[in-house]
Amino acid sequence: MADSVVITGTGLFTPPFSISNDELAASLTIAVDAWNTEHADKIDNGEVQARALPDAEFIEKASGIASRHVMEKTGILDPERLRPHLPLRAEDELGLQAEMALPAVAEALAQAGRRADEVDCLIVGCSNLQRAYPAVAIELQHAIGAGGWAYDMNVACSSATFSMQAAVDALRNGSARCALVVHPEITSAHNNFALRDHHFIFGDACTAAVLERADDAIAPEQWEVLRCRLETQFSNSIRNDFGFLNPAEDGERDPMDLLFRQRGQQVFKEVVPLVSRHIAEQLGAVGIESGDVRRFWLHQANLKMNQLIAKQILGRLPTDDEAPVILDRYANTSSAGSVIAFHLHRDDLAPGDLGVLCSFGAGYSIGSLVLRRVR
Ligand code: CO8
Repeated sequence: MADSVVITGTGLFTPPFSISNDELAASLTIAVDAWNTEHADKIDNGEVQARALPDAEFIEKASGIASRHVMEKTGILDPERLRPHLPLRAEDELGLQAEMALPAVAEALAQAGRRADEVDCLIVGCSNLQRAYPAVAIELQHAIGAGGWAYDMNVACSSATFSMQAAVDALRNGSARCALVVHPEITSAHNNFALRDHHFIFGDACTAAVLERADDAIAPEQWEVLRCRLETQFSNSIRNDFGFLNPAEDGERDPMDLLFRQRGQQVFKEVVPLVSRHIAEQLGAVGIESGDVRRFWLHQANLKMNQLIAKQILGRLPTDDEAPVILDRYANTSSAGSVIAFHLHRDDLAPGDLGVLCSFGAGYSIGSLVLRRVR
């Protein structure tokens, strides 16, 4: 079919360093004790609240996260720093996000059986971009020798599915023949490691995927996009006020507002029904019964959240086989999470098998693709 689009390859870069919950809780405990000692007078007279101590057991129980990969570990675990060391690079050096994308892109292109110069559409979609311009996507396009055009986009954790929808549209309308979407997430640079409510949530990773028209595809393994749908609904419950207006803003701002923050309970309660309805509608639109879906590759933010979403769709809790978990060792890698699940957990599916790749996050934003393995 002329307008049929397939995913022909995916790739994953996993940063070399890993931090366990115990390591994270130990360093934050020292930092919190020091902060409370330093602010003892203000705490005593009620001007500020004492900071609460973290607990490694709570983290795994509340979120399902046991450890996370990061681009740099020593700075995060230094109680006096609590942020990664990322040395400044010169203009003529490859940027960090383009650099971490290279292995993921190479793997995705190899699976697709494509050379980089055959790519004519490259979209970088992620939660945080390291500069305003030039686009990381254009830098990456140049670095790998791709043709066509490239741009960056940010829809937080849903950036992967939103960029895939853009790729599908470009392939269907003829403005591209070989699309590459890339999701370089260095969440550790925008995470708040000083507060126990946030320090454990995120991890770093990069994923990539190649999409082509089915008529053009040559890959030995192909996944047809049966339907792709995006949805947004405004919410302040996940927010980060970092932006180009900051230096010009008058008025007092809490420096912590320039990092990730969320009302986790509220996000949980509001997003679960939105996502389960979204997926149910997607399946209904293509006439697929939920029981016929072999696998759900869900955004990886919270284990209980994913279990509840799948339960509302299936009418029972999913097995690990139906809704695989990668957040235990990757944590929330924002847009990369659902693609990591797809990348690591699809080999055992057979031609004809169906799956749903779904992301959700800040905005709120929800995106999903119903996929069928065709080869
Ligand atoms: N150690 C010990 N205690 C803790 C800790 C900790 N590390 N963290 C929190 N607590 C405490 C709280 O302070 C609270 O104490 P108290 O009752 O005294 O106030 C108590 O534990 C209970 O806290 P919560 O109610 O917050 O606990 P929950 O059971 O709700 O679990 C979670 C917290 C795990 C955060 C959970 O709410 C959750 O996962 N919610 C869903 C969040 C979600 O899906 N977010 C998606 C956002 S990601 C996204 O869209 C990407 C955005 C852009 C990324 C940018 C990159 C940085």
